[in-house]
Order: sequence, then C-alpha cells, then structure tokens
Amino acid sequence: MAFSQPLLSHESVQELAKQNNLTVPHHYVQEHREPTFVPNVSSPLPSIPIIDMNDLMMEGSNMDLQLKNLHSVCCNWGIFQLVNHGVDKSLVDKMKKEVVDFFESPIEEKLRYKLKGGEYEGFGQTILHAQGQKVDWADRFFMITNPLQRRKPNLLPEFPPLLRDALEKYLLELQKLGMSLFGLIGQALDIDKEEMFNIFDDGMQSMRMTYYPPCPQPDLVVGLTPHSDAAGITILLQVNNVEGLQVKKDGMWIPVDFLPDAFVVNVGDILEILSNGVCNSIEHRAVVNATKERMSLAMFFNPKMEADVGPSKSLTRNTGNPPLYMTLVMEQYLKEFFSRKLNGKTFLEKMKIKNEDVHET
Ligand SMILES: O=C(O)CCC(=O)C(=O)O
Repeated sequence: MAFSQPLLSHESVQELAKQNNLTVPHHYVQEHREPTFVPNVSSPLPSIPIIDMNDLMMEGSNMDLQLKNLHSVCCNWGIFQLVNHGVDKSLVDKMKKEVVDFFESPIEEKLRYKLKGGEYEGFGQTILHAQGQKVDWADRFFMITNPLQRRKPNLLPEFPPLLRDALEKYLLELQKLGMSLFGLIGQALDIDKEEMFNIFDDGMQSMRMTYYPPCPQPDLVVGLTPHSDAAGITILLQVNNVEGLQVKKDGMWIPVDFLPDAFVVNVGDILEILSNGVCNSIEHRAVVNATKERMSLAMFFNPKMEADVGPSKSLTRNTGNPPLYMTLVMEQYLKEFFSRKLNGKTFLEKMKIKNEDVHET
C-alpha cells in the first residue's frame, strides 16, 4: 500500500541498542510521557478481565450470562485475556520460536524486507509523518496477510520456510478464532449474524511483529506510541514472557499482566464504530525494559476492503439510535488512518458525527 509519502527512520533500534554505554539519542526521547499507575493499599491494580472461550461456546441459559459479560467487558474495558481459545499450544510455541529466530537473525536478513519510502509494509521503525517526530524504541514488521491477492510478493512468500510455514498455519487458526469472536461479540451487541458475517468473512487482515530492545534509560522512551487500533479486533501474543503492554483505563496507564497461554484481545476503532459507540476501542502503549528484550505478535482483523465501516445497520434499526459515526469504505478508511501519525484516539474522534455535520446534510 503506498498512501502518502512518509519519511522513513533508518536505524535499526535493535542494532543501536547493542552499543556499549549508550545514551539514548534525542529523537527517541519523549518529553511528555504520561506516568504508569502505581498501585497502593487503597487503590490496587485493576486487573484485565478474563474471558473463557469454553464458557462462551456452551449452549443454554449460561450462555446468555456469558454474552452479557462479554458485552460488559467490550464496553467497559475494550480488552480481555482469552483463555481456552482452542489454538494448539504446540503451534503457538512454534510461532513464538520463529518470531524470536527472525529478530535474532542478522540485520542483513531483515533488511531484505525493508520498508520503502511511501509504503507501510515491511521491516523498519516508526514511520515519520513530520520533521521532529519521535521514534519508538522498537523494530517492527507490518504486512497485510489477507486477502491473498493483497500480499506483497517480496514479503511473506519470501520468508524463510520455517517462519512461513508456522505463520501460514497460525494465520488460519487465528482467522477461525477471529470469526468465532466476531460472531459472539455480534450476538452480545445485538447485531444481526448475517451482517457480522458479511462484513468480516474473508476480511482484510494484517500483522505486526515487534522487537523492543532493552533500553538503558527506559523511562525516557516509549516502545509503542499510545494509540487505539484501526481494526475490528486485535489478537495479541506476547512472545517471550516479558511484560510491557499498558492500557489506558479511567485516565490511568495500567500494565497488562499476561496470563500464560492466553491471548490478549483488543477492541479496535472499527468495532467501536460498528457498535455505534457501545464498545470501547482501548488506547494502549508499550513501555520497554532496562535489561530485557521484549517481542510481541499482533494480528489485526478487519472488514473486507469493499465493506462499509460505519455504525451497524441492524443495530441502529434494532435500537432506534441515530448513527454517531460517519461511514467510509474500508479501503478509504485505511488510507485515511495510515496517512496520519499514531496519536491516541484522535482518528476515531474524526469519524464522529458532529452537530455541524448533521445540520449540513
Ligand atoms: O507489543 C505489544 O504488547 C503491543 C503491540 C500492539 O499493540 C501493536 O502492534 O499494535
């Protein structure tokens, strides 16, 4: 995808971080990083809700209760840890190993997939949209994986065979899981099953592998700038058991304590829009560690390129509530999203229908 002409940031942060006695260069230093919430006896650390897929798949009266719970978690939090998700542990372990091997491979190998000017897919760092923009303390690899004809021939098809094989299997399993989750979330929100299916079946999917090197001054930098995802949902795998993800809840940055073998599922902007503002697309960021490297693998599940991104027609009909967000075709939505720098939930705000828009139409 070549949208606008962003500037590239050329260094590999992983290579930079290997230097002895490193002082963090100015372009990584964040002047206004918000602090992390510090729990105390009267305000303990809120814990991220847990959803058990087995409970959700159970038919009967208990199911109504579970769907109510899912509804409340998607509205009040917009993030949950998914346990008993059904994806084979040996496949997940294989996927983790291949991500580690990829980032441990020589820089020359990774540069075979290097981001080119004006493009968003490949290996690189923060894509810069303005002079003076700060760079995140991370190397990352982003690419579209579905629909198949949108895959770039120089990326996934050119991966080392073991990584490609693990990824292809993992993608298929997560695609199934993603569709089950969309089905359940649709049910919980009272969106027609057919509408959910038509929007998300064989939808646009993308992925990001991220490597956060240790940083000698971790409080000065950010591994991933605060943002909400331009996705329906994101299924996140923490690759090497090092924490770093934080979510903004009630104005506070809360660390996510990953459960072993769970996936973290984020509600993205598109689900917030589809639910007409009922769901909360969670703002999140990643912080980095002074001594340990961290890796993650995020899979983003979206509508089809030609589907409308807007408040659900069946939901607005069922509830009688007017649409609170504009509608854009997915292809255009992505174009708009990628032409801006990541900045909290500002893009979602732009999608909101303002009073003046109503008067104009
Ligand atoms: O590394 C993480 O934990 C978060 C990754 C993420 O949110 C992303 O890649 O969008």
